[in-house]
Amino acid sequence: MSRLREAFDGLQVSGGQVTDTFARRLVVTRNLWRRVPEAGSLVPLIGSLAAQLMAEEKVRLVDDVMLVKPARENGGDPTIWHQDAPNFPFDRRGFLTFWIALDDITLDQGPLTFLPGSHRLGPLGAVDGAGEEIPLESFLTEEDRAYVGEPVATALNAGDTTVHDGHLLHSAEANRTNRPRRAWGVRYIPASTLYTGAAHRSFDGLGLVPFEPFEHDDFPLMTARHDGLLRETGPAARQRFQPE
Ligand SMILES: O=C(O)CCC(=O)C(=O)O
Repeated sequence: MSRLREAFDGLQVSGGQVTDTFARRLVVTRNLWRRVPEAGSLVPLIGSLAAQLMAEEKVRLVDDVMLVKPARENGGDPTIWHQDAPNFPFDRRGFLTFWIALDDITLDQGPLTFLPGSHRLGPLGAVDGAGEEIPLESFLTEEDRAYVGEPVATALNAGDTTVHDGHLLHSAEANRTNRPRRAWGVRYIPASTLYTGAAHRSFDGLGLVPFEPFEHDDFPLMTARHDGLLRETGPAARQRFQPE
């Protein structure tokens, strides 16, 4: 974990990557696995866990992001309640995010807060991550409210990982400390998922074809066996795991 953290630290100062800022809430740096060897070597292992959790033979890596909630003096505002799936161009369910703490994350730094059971409610609407905060109640009918649990957040040690379904409602409280809160978010979809063509920063302009799979070197397939893809498709696939 310290090697990964140091590699990400180096990346932040060297620049050249795609970074977006969501209001004073989050600084998001995308597509790390091909630039950072420590990250590139981990994505097949995490992919094998994703495949096992999804009970899928093959999954596809579709997004990996460093998620920094700035220290209080630089914003550190809460991440608003949202589901991930409605904002992504995926035609079906099954999408998972591994959220890996890069440092120890205390409760006053704003780890993720989840609404248990909410993934079973299906899509509840897309939100603008840099937009106004939306009260949790406005996503839910009274019936839904009785069905889901109470919001839950946990402090994490560096390397601890939470996994959330694309339809699980989640948010994060403000970072009330003077230390940035840093996590690595790695996202996978079932291999059968098709691209819808809906606009999204991570997929626009890559030549993806609507109603086709995500065929692109940025989005490799992986199997439930850690080295399954490499054995299955040989040197060409092995090449795809070599970071730039
Ligand atoms: O890190 C955060 O505060 C939000 C991240 C998030 O919503 C996600 O990874 O799906």
